[in-house]
Amino acid sequence: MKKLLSGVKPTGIPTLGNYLGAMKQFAQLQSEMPDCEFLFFVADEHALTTPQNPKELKQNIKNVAALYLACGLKEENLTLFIQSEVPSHIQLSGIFESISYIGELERMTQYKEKKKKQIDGVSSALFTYPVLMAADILLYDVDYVPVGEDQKQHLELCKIIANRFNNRFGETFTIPQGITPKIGARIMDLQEPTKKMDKSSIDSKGCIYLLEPVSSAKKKIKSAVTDSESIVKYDKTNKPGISNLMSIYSSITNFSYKKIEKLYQGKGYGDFKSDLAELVGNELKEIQTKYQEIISSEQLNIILNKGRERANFLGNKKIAKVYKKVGLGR
Ligand code: ATP
Ligand code: LTN
Repeated sequence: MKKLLSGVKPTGIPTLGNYLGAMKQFAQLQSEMPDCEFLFFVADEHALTTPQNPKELKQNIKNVAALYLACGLKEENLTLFIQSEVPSHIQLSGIFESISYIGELERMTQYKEKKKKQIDGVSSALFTYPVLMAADILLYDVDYVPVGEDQKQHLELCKIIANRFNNRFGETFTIPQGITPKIGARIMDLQEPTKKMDKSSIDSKGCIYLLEPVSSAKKKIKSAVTDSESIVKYDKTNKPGISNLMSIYSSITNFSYKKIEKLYQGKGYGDFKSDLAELVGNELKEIQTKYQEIISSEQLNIILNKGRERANFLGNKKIAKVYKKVGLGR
């Protein structure tokens, strides 16, 4: 049986960007690939690479787990778990640190970006983050990794680490394949459309959170930055604001940019924004209704316990093999 894996960090409430670039797609893939095992996890150890408030972190972990299900994942063929409940992620990452190089980690764009925002110093965990991510993936010999565009570079490094290990110690890890959605892979901030919509950024006006009131999300769409031309046309370089809104529209409706342009020909941004606000509002309403059912039920714990058991079973087996290959232990 083929395997697919992805993770979401509990660094805040997931955003519309996380949803359109990742979580919505997870549910779609699950219905398209009935013969595949789906491993999804809450990347709480990754969250610790930047400072977190312990109480909020705990709440965010639960929220992300519930939101995976609220965004449409089904229990069948699903292994949903919390990273820190499976110690073999850290164990494998420890081994990978010995075969990854400082130079290659220094080149990572996400590291360079996040580093700038750390006022109290940059943690070494932020630096080695992609090594832990490689461990998350390679531990389970997965075939596919669906992620947004921002994670492509990390995935490439993961493949390099896998090949390096295989060459040095003999065939051990499956080389994974990335899956990036064509539309929605990079949703930008509504106020600063050249910047990624980020759940851990401080200014929330440009960011729609999956659990925020629908009315406030609609307001954010209506006050999104555009340009003075008032022509609904996709042009990422010259019209980043409206292009970003069109990519949100397109990922929700599956309409092409051409079709959207035609639909709004002769109409201004007002009509377009109103319709988009409705679309986003309806999507949020559905997610929030499901979330309320899940968060207050015992079902979430049952699913997470089952996930923990399965992930530990697979992870421990792989770690034993890896330790043997590199010569650790007695
Ligand atoms: P942080 O803000 O803490 O860095 P993040 O939201 O960028 O968090 P994750 O929560 O780990 O990071 O992201 C989960 C998934 O969502 C990843 O597959 C990532 O590629 C995708 N993703 C994140 N932001 C966006 C975005 N703005 N547009 C599309 N996809 C996104
Ligand atoms: N680095 C990713 C989250 C993440 C992940 C993973 C995604 C951690 N481990 C393994 C896919 C597979 C991020 O910042 N979005």
